[in-house]
Amino acid sequence: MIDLRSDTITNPTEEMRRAMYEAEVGDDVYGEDPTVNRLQEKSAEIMGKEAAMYVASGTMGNQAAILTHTRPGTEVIMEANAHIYYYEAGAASAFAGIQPRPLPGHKGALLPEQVESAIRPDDVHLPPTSLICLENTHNRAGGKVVPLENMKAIYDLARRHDLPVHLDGARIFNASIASGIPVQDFTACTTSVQFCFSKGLGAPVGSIIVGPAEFIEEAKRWRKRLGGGMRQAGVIASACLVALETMIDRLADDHANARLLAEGLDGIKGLGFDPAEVETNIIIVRPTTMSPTRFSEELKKRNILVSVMEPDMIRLTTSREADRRDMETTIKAVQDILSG
Ligand code: TLP
Repeated sequence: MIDLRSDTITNPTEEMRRAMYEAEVGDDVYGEDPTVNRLQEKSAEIMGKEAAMYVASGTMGNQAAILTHTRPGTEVIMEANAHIYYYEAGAASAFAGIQPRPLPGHKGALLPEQVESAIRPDDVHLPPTSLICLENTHNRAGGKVVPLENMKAIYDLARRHDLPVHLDGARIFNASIASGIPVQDFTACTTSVQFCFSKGLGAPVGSIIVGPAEFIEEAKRWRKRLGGGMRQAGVIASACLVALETMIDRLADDHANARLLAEGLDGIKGLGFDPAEVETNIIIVRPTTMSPTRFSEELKKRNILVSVMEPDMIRLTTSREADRRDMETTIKAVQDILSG
C-alpha cells in the first residue's frame, strides 16, 4: 500500500524503537521521569520558551493551552479552517466553555486588520476576547506556511490588546524547513505553542506545549483534569527525543516528494489543482469529473490511500512512509483513473 492519508501514519524508526526499549523512566506525575524531563527541557530550548509539558496528542496540547489561557464564556479568535475549530470534536466549547470566533483566512493566514476588528470592546453584552489561535503550517489550507510577517503583525496587535496568542504548530518544523526561517522566529510571535512528534517527525505518540513557566505549571493541572497525567511516559518520550535529533531536517525529503507529485499531477485534466499551491508535504486536489469518494476508491483499488477531507476535497500527504517511486506510481494511477 502507498499511504498518503496523513503523516500521522509514520511508524517509529529502528533508533526510536531502541531508545524506547532502553529508556530511563520514572513517575512523570511526580515530575520524576528523567526522559520526559529531558524532552521537555530540550523542547523549551528549541522553541525559545521558558518551559514545556509533554502531552499525549496535539489535540490534548491545544486543549490544555486553551483551558489555561481562557475562562468559560469568553471568545477565542481562530481561522475558520483551523484544526482547533474543525477537527477537535468541539473540545474547546465542551471543555473550556469558550465561544469560537472563526474568521475566514487567506491561505491559512488571518488578516491582522480582521483580527483586530474582531476583538470585542468592553461591553457587558459581549463575550470578552481571551485568546487568538494561529496554525502553521495550516493543514486544511494545504500545508501552507503562514508568513512570519503575518504572525508578527498579529502578535503585535495581540500585545497591544493584552491578549495571548497560541500557535497550533503541529507542523511548525515543516514551516521552518520549507521557508528557511528558524523555528524560534515563528515561536517568538506567540505566547504558547503546541507541536507534534507523531506527524512527519515519525515518533509514535505525543506532543509538547511550550510557554511561560507559570502557564506550563497551570497547564499541568489541566492535563491532569483531562486524564493526561502519564506515569512512565519516558518509554514514549524517548522516541520523541530521537525525532528531535534525527528527523527534523529530513522533512525536506517529504517536501521534495510532494513537489514531485505536484509536478506530475499538474496538467492532468479533471483534477482541479494548482501545483504552485504546494509548499510543504500536503497536496489538496478537488476532482471535477468524478466524485472524490469514487476517485479515492479507484486509487484504493490500485493500492493507494488518500484522505477525503470534504465532499469536494482530497488530501494527499507525503511522509517517510512513501518514497519517490511511490510518487511516480501515484501519478500514473491518477492519469489512468481520470483518463479512463
Ligand atoms: N491532524 C490530523 C487529523 O486530525 C486531521 C491529520 O491527519 O492531519 N493540529 C494540526 C494542525 C493537525 O493537523 C493535527 C492532526 C492536530 C493538531 C492534532 O494532533 P493529534 O492527532 O495528535 O491529536
